[in-house]
Amino acid sequence: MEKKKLETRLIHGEYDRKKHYGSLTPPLYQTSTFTFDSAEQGEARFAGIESGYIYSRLGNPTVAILEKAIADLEEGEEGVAFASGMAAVSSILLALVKHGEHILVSEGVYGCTYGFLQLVDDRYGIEHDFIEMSDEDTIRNRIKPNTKVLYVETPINPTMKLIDLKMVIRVAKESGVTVVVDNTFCSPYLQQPLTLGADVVIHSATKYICGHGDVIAGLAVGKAAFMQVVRGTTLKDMGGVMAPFDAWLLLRGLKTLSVRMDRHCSNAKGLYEKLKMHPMIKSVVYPGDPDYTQFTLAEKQMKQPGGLITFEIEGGKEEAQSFMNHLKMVQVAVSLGDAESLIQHPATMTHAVVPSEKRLEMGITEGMLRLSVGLENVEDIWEDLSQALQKTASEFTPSK
Ligand code: LCS
Repeated sequence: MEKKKLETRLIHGEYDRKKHYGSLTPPLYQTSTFTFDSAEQGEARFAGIESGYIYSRLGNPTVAILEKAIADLEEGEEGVAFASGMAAVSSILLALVKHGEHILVSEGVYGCTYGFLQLVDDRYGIEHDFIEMSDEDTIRNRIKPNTKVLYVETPINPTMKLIDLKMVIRVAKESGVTVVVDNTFCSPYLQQPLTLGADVVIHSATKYICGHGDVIAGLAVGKAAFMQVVRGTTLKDMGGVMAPFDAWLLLRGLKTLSVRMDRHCSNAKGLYEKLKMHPMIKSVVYPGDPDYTQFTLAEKQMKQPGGLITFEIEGGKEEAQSFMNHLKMVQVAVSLGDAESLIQHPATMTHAVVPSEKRLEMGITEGMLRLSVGLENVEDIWEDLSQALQKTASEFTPSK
């Protein structure tokens, strides 16, 4: 039978209702452990001779339904669920590299990913370099004999710079380097890095996959053999596992992912031009803007340009904070991909841990704001943004 389209798989996916009394929605197995029929059965399960659940840190049926679903949506072999996006990032990377090895990273990543790379470099001797991944030779020249992983976000949080996935994957493969892509900003609905040859895809499922701002979670998908290693080592022994209830909420969120993403994207398309034309806005970065330098790459690589707009307000931190304080409906908060429009100031929030000069190298200025466009009526979002911009403009314009 022909594989159903992604919108359909989001709803019917890998869940087999017949195995669960016909329950329309996946059941929640809210249990820490599983009983054995006998001591011998327990022994056989631990020995891996008999399949079956043992203990929810090692596996849980509700979590397993979600893991199957994400593997299917990302077109990969096996999915693994984690307690947070950072648990996914750290567990995947630590399963791939050891002391003395090297990770090549896109210039610009989420602040805590930056913090994690610094931590393992300082304390455990796992090296890394951040590089601009705009052309093949730059990447080729920076791959060292001990480089094991090439790690990229695209679009990059929060600058919205894109990385040409096909290009970086091709270069990495020449040297047998494993490519890990953080696909949080897109979700599998907009971008599927594994189909382009990436080895592992990671999500902060806290964002678009959840979509409702009520879960912290992570997901990763890759080859079955590698994901089994993750399960049996960095996941099991560091213990950053997803709770069954969180998996249940994410399964609920997934059903509406395509509908929500369409709306996030159409709202963002309706806002970026208005922001661009506003005299208080210095610059706007949105991959769907034909004037954006990477517009062609966005068109090639992403199904739609996404729901995040990054812009720079005239002035700097004071103007940015004043603008945020004047907003009435758009919420001042980190995170993204929720029904509510959220705005944050990367220099003092998500990327505050990055030293200021490194932040500037990444392209994060004091006047930069990141808007996660929500699902509200686009006119209401604009009304709120424009009234706050007007108030900020009058505050900072010297009176004659
Ligand atoms: N990767 C990316 C691209 C992210 O944006 C985040 C969180 C993570 C990984 C980590 O995921 P978590 O552990 O939070 O589930 N990004 C955030 C942000 O931009 N605002 O608040 C959190």
